[in-house]
Amino acid sequence: MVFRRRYTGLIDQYRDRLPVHDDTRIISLGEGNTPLVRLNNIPKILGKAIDVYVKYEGLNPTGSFKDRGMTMAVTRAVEEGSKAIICASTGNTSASAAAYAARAGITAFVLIPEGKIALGKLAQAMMHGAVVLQIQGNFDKGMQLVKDIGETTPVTIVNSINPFRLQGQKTAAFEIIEELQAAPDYHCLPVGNAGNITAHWIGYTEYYQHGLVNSRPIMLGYQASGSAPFLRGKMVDHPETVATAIRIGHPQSWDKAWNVQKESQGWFDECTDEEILATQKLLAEQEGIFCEPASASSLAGALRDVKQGKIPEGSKIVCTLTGHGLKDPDIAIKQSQEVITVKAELAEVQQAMTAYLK
Ligand code: AN7
Repeated sequence: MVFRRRYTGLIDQYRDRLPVHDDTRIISLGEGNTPLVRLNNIPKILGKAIDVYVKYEGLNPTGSFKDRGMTMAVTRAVEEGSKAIICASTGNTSASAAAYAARAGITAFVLIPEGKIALGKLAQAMMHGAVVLQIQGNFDKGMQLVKDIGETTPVTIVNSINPFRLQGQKTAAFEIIEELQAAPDYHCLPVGNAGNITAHWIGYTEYYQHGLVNSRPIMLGYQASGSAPFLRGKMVDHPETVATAIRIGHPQSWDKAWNVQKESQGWFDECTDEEILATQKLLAEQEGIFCEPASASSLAGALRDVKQGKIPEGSKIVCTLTGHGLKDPDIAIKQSQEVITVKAELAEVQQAMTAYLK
């Protein structure tokens, strides 16, 4: 019998690189250690010699990368004696905060934009017992309210302005380097508040400066066209996109992300809602990987940049798939072929199948 050490989450895994003490009580749900899947079919369809991997962050405990940051933020909040956490969210942060607060036995307050969060995320926040406050305004308004509340009320803010969030999230870069035994040439991410692209750069830089790798990737950030402040060069007051996770017009890590772009010699670009949805479908149909719309923008942008030659052939590319497709079942069903209704009879079922038998 061969035994493998039980995986107990990313703080245990990277304890010496994270801000925890020996006696810190770790609040974990076993986050991190997500699959890095090499795409087989899409590069062939594209006809380009590229090596593309997707980091499937949708396989974290609550279905998004937010868990990496939340384990750190909630662990530290509890250590510091906090009894409640608060966040504004387009959905995934609220789902993650709700789950980790439940695990820790503290209260989570979540502010979400009314009618603009995916159904799965709302279900999660409600199910884990968070106090869900729907606001008649967008994420950016919610974020401002949370900052104001944080100044007067004994609650810990767990949005990515909490520096422990980025510390937790940097571990995704560690995992990628360890698995590839090098840094990729390009790392592509969807950008909303720009916390995650910043966190990845911290992680890549840490391994680089400690001499574990001899290069860092060029960082590419993709936004939805209707919510693309990094492309417009200024904040966007009325962001819109089908990818509700990144429906953000006032990114909190604005300066940090510009810094990442400059230091890594990368770039930002935008994807239309049509491109985002088409890529989400392509990935689901061609590779068997189901991500939410916002996540598909990383691959949508990467594939376009490969086609246009901005990313040269022969490159090793990692695209982060930030959230699971099941988060947003409405969008998935809307863009798929209708189900076929048949009588519960053998002949009818066989008849319906014939057109599809290869
Ligand atoms: C699936 O949950 O901001 O650039 O409140 O859920 O680090 O903000 C979500 C962001 C990408 C953007 N993909 O990451 C929230 C929230 C998914 C996301 C992003 C989000 P950042």
